[in-house]
Amino acid sequence: MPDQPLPAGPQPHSAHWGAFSAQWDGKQLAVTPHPADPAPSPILGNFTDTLRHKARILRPAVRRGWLERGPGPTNRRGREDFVAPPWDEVLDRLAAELTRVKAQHGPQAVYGGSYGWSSAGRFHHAQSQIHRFMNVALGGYVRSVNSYSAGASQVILPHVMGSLETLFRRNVTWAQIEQHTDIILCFGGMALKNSMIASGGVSRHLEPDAIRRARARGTQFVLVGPIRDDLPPQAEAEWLPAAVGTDVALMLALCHTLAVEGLHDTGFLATHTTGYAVFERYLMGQDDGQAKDAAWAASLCGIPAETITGLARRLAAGRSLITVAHGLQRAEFGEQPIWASAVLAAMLGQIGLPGGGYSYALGAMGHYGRQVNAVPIPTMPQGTNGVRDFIPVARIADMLLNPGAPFEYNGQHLTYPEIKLVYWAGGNPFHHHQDLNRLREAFARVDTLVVQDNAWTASARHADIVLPATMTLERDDIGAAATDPLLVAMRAAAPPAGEARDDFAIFAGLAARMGVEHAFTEGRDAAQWLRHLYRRTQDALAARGLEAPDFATFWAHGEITLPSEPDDGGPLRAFRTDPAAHPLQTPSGRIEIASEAVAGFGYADCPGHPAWLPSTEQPDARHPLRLIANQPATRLHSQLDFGAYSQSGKRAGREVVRLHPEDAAQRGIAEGDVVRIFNDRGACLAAVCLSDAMAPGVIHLPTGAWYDPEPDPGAQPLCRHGNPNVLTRDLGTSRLAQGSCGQTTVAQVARYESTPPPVGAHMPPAGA
Ligand SMILES: Nc1nc2c(c(=O)[nH]1)N[C@H]1C(S)=C(S)[C@@H](COP(=O)(O)OP(=O)(O)OC[C@H]3O[C@@H](n4cnc5c(=O)[nH]c(N)nc54)[C@H](O)[C@@H]3O)O[C@H]1N2
Ligand SMILES: Nc1nc2c(c(=O)[nH]1)N[C@H]1C(S)=C(S)[C@@H](COP(=O)(O)OP(=O)(O)OC[C@H]3O[C@@H](n4cnc5c(=O)[nH]c(N)nc54)[C@H](O)[C@@H]3O)O[C@H]1N2
Ligand SMILES: [Mo]
Repeated sequence: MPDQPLPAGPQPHSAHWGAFSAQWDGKQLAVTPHPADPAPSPILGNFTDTLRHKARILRPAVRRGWLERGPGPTNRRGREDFVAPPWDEVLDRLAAELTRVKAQHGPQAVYGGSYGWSSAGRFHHAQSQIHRFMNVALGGYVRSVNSYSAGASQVILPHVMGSLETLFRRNVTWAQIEQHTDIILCFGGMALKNSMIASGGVSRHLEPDAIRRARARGTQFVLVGPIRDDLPPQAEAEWLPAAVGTDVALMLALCHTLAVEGLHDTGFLATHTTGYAVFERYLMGQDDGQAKDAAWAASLCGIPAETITGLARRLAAGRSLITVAHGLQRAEFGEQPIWASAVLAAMLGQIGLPGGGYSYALGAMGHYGRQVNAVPIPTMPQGTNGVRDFIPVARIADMLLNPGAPFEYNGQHLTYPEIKLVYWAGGNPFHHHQDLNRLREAFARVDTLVVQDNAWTASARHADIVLPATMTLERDDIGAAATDPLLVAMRAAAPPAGEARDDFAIFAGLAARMGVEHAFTEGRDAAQWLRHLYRRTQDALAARGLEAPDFATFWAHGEITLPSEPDDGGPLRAFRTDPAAHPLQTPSGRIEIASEAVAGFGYADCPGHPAWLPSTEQPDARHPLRLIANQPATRLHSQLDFGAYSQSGKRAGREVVRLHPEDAAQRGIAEGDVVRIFNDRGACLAAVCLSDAMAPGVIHLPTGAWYDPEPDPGAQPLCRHGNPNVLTRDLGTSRLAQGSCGQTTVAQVARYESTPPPVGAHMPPAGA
């Protein structure tokens, strides 16, 4: 509860999708984008009606069965009503349960990975808060490594090129592209909906204009991917709709053409890379008898051989840049397109040149292609985790279903810990994980599931204990990202909804009950923490001899602008100039076209050089369609799915699936129909939009519609709302990275002949 009345007038604020100001009238929030943002995100529109929406969690809630029968495995989660005891009672019970689990099983029985994007403020950052709390109160927790975003690339790229930071934060910028790039080959595109978002905030959306200006100067954009609008109209892109999951064949054929036509940069390969000879043997088919030439690739990816050879020649003819969307590697064997595209760029020999070479995930978020800040931003210290066990983040259901089982990860033989308690704050596993019906089974195994969120997500509905957190607009914070110069005073614009409390206050309350309050708060309240965290940035500005406003000045002004590092190509440029003096962080210090380390792991699903490994799941007679389940245009993941802008993209409250007119006609499906999308793992409903922006045979259902199972006791309830994760495969990319494979799967679609059931996803559960 704020102790002072909220200030009148618009308040500066920030979200992962942009800086803005907000004015609350008690019912609605008026949102005005930051005046310096040339292309504000329409996702800001999700704030207007969400603060007091019925989907908000207004008071703590406990699942009736947990309250009456105590902790323990049960398949009643998500199927039972709640009771709403007072805060003190809920915190007492939760503190006692945390203490019990720690005493009986140790902190290695607590999963605190709590993956998720949470919100933009750096102090009320739920991930930092929960990890700090667990370190202080329990001595640690089982953590997760890597992300759903870049699960495969975070593991393969360090073997191949070293730090990921050098590749997508300190390399090619949009400014360089506007000036220098002749051709950009974009695998998976660079959809403007995606670069609207940057974790921590993005004050200037510069991609729409940068693409327009580059094109006006003559940059050619080539899109390889199943969806034409993955590049905006101003790119005037050439579209190569290669079959989903066949990019590696295409990349290999481009490499093959370069090699046989002598267009590869043998000098660069000799001085800056290792392992080319091993790779070339594979490329030429010296061991397996199959040259990876354009004719071979054409038969797999459907792009004519002459187009492939022609493209290879165009790439070699001018300043060329290869980009690869995260989406490609969120698939079985997702390491391969990342490695193969890096090798293609290495053969072209332009890595480290302005606007040339390789920029992994450029355009996938508003972090990339920008200059990084020259001073550190405020961040909340998390303390030290005393538990060694971890999982690659997307192995959550595997871990819960297979305690004690061995698994492989990046050359290590590991064992799944036995988890009794799971605590989530700032993430939504029933949004982000695959095969949600399996996830449901997995969460049935634990003793206690705690979810702390500001809305009744499917994860909250499956919890035993639900704690209402404030939204950012209901508290003061500092908005900042290392890739954005604007540090924003995120001033509270509205009082908390119902009895919602800040994450910090909730954890402080639990810490007090567990006897570690001071260790958690260090004696500071939220306002004092903001001053304390700001100090680091202020000191760094002062150390550079720059204007370093004190906190009060920053707060009153509402923002400050931080200095940026020069746009000098960063470590990759230095490496290009002098590889011996500025080696990459790989075993050889060079780009590893073949890797002895990876080969040494002996993984058939990720061999020692990039290779064509077709997915084990292919369309068949029962599931002839390829589903693309990508990032939604109208929201960030599942956040504020109940908000006005997200709702405006739905039909009768249901998520929209895009079908190619030919695929629809074959099934007697018309525009606006409700269809059932199904495969062996599950089924969901969605409303049809006909579109030729996808290749025939490809259907497009973005993520983020909240999982809304019909109330039936079966293992595969129909999701009424349109969440594609009831269909996707819960499988690691390979034994190397064990990343998520959520981007694509196979499915069938049929008209839904009965009256479609209403969507219930945004209604609070009974008893709450
Ligand atoms: N099929 C498929 N699945 C995917 C993907 C895909 O391409 N296809 N993409 C994946 C990717 S890249 C990602 S990053 C993940 C994203 O997965 P998540 O990051 O888990 O998704 P979000 O919806 O952002 O979840 C954030 C949650 O935090 C809550 N929250 C916001 N602010 C606060 C706060 O201050 N306190 C607390 N306690 N909670 C707060 C929000 O209400 C929301 O429920 O999804 C992945 N899932
Ligand atoms: N509006 C909005 N923006 C977001 C997010 C959001 O939720 N909403 N999430 C943010 C996050 S956390 C992340 S990680 C990034 C995600 O960035 P990405 O993962 O790159 O984004 P996606 O939209 O999931 O996928 C990009 C495209 O890859 C293409 N694709 C899929 N499979 C293949 C394939 O086999 N070959 C080729 N060539 N293309 C393929 C699809 O057409 C898809 O549209 O987006 C960020 N931006
Ligand atoms: Mo992500």
